[in-house]
Amino acid sequence: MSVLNTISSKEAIDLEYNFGAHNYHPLPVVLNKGDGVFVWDVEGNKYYDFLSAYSSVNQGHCHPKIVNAMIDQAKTLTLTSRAFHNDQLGRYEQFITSYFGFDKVLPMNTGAEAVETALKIARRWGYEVKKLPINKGKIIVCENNFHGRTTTIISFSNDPIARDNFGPYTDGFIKIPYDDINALEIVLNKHDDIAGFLVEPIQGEAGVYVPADDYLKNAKALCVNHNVLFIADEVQTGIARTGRLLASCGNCSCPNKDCSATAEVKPDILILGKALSGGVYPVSAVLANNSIMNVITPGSHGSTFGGNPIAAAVAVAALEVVKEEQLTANADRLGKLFRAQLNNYILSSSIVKLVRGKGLLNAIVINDSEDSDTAWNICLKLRDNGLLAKPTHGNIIRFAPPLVMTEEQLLDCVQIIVNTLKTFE
Ligand code: IF1
Repeated sequence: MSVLNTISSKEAIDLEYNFGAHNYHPLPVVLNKGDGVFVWDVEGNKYYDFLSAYSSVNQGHCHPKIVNAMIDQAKTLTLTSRAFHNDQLGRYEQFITSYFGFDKVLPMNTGAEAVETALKIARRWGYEVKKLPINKGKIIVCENNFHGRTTTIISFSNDPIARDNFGPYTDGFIKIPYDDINALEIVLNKHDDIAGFLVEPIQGEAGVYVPADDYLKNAKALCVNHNVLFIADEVQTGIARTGRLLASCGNCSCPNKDCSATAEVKPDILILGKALSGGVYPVSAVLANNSIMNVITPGSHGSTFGGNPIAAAVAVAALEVVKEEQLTANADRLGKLFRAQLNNYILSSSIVKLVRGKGLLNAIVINDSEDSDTAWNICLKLRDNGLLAKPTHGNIIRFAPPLVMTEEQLLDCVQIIVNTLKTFE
């Protein structure tokens, strides 16, 4: 038996503390196994996973179809770099573009890289197609955004913890309040040097903030009127999480939950990551039509691992699982049930102010100050009761289980959550 199988929670936590950079403050639980909606710690305790690696494991932990795709491909060919072609990439590119209704895809690895890629594409499009003055183009972003942690991306963050003392920062971003269509219109009317508008369809890190029903539709229409690219960061919200294939589709009148090709809200540039691999491997992607993507030319962008054969094989399997197991419909149905059950509890609760979200991306707001440790303590207690969740922004707890959950399991989880909350009333 290997050392890893015999390590205690305390030993594992101490090792991380002593030898790893302190860039995280994890909940004290050490996991060594996952299957579907469950994870196990090194002492053998079983938990419902209500974070899903920040919405990466939508298809459930260690989904056999996805894991087998990875193993089969890993035994055959892992990496060629893009100096040569490989037999998996083109097949994947055809599959994902038709799946989401775009002409072209640019494959990358992490979410932040995909956001960077989208920003580069939008800027180039601004100069080469829209004919903005060279290197003067602007991108509109939203307050309280979370798009990743590269130097450029944190340049337009307003979270001091993510941003402080990492300057000098990248120029060229205009920040407006989220979910404020007038603010967007004012900026678009005032500036004629805008290349794109970058937006999260639901702000995850900000506390699962769901905008007004018509916000994205109206924002897209404004962008069309001003010849500005509408760039949707669906790294967290995409791939069935919110009860639609993409969260932006939820703001469209199309009844098809698995459609993403409708004109009303279809992004000009779509950014995906996380669940694009079902959480087994870093896979991200930027999708756009030819008139936009063709600004990218040989040598202008790339990555050693982007589009590698394992990533390609894994992503095809992960996207197939979403349709085969009807995860969109399941997330929609269970999400409604979850919010209804919690709203029922909240009627008589003094510790929970509200529940909000879409599909299985939800959060509760705790009735305590932003800097209190109540949400953290609730998460410790939830852990003790067999369910793992993590606070976001002080007094908010995000609930995002794998989308393969059954109704019976969800109701079991509601019981755990409600019983735990009761001890804090
Ligand atoms: C961490 C949050 C989630 C994202 C959106 C791009 C990225 C992310 C909308 C970058 C990443 C993560 C990263 C993770 C915490 C996490 C997160 F709490 F910070 F907001 F999911 F809710 N766009 N989100 O949400 O993707 O480069 O990480 O692959 O620890 O930083 P990445």
